Amino acid sequence: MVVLSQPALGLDQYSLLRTTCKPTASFTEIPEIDLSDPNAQSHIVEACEEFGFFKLVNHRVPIELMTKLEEEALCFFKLSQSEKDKARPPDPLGYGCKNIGSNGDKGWIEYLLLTANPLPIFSQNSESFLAAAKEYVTAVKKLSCEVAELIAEGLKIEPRNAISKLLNDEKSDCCFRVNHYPPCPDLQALGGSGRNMIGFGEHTDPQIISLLRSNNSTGLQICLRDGAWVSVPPDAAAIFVNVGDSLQVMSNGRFKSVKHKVVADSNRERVSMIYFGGPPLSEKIAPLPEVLGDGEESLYKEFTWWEYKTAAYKTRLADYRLGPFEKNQNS
Ligand code: GA4
Repeated sequence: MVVLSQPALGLDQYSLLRTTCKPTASFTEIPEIDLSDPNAQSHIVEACEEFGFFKLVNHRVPIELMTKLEEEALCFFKLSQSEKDKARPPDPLGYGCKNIGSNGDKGWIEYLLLTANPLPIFSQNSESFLAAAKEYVTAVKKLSCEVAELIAEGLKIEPRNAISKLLNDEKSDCCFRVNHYPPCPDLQALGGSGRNMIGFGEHTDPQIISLLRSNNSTGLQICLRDGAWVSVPPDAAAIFVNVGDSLQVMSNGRFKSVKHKVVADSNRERVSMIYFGGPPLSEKIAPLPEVLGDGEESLYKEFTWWEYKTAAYKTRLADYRLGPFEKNQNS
């Protein structure tokens, strides 16, 4: 078990982190896509329309790469607090603890948040972590492009690389995050309600797509169309894909970016690694012409990824960030 070198949060802060949510749906099957299925493209489109989320199996990212990075990440998170605090590259990214973003969101979490194109160099102690992260990011970036090509194919968009080229661009704005949710033993002291302690509060991802891999621990929940929250059963061999806000716009609302969150566990630590595929900053985010039916207009105002990202980073985690970019809004 990992023991944080400093107490992560005081009990008095728990009230900030409790989640109020609609009852969790009793049983919902998370769509599972087999990348080797010749019809994967249509299953992916269905899953993006219904859930904005799916589980990918047979994805060809070697499990050894994932477990190696998980081990390296745990070695990093076991360092003393002062060592970890040094892991701040010369920009707002790097090591973070409890604070998510810069607008007051808190969680039972510590993390490393890094630019992925390229990965930064931030501390001598982190060389082997960075080497593992580089290998993993290369593999998962390739996978994100494959998924984007299947989405384009399923939506009958031409050329097939219309979306993946944005993720593959030398200026693509991708980032990579490793989240560590330490076990939260104090939950027991709080009784049953403590089981809803927030690790990472509900939000959608602003980018095009996000690819998440976690160890075998529970905690991730997604919000269904009807507003019910469901737990995503963990699968350390799989990769989970989230539709982000930008893909919602590119599909003119046909896909919905999935609201998700992580709840803390009293016994087990959770480690997740997420690759966020974003386009170059100067890229216009707009519906792809092929998704617009006859006479159908864009639901969104014109904006670039830089404009959206800048606005998104000023919001709180749970805000609906696309609102001001919708055509029926005045702001
Ligand atoms: C959510 C997706 C990614 O983790 C992230 C997050 C970012 C951060 O942690 O700094 C944000 C969040 C995320 C959306 C709204 C803003 C920005 C925290 C926050 C309150 C790295 C991202 O790109 O957007």
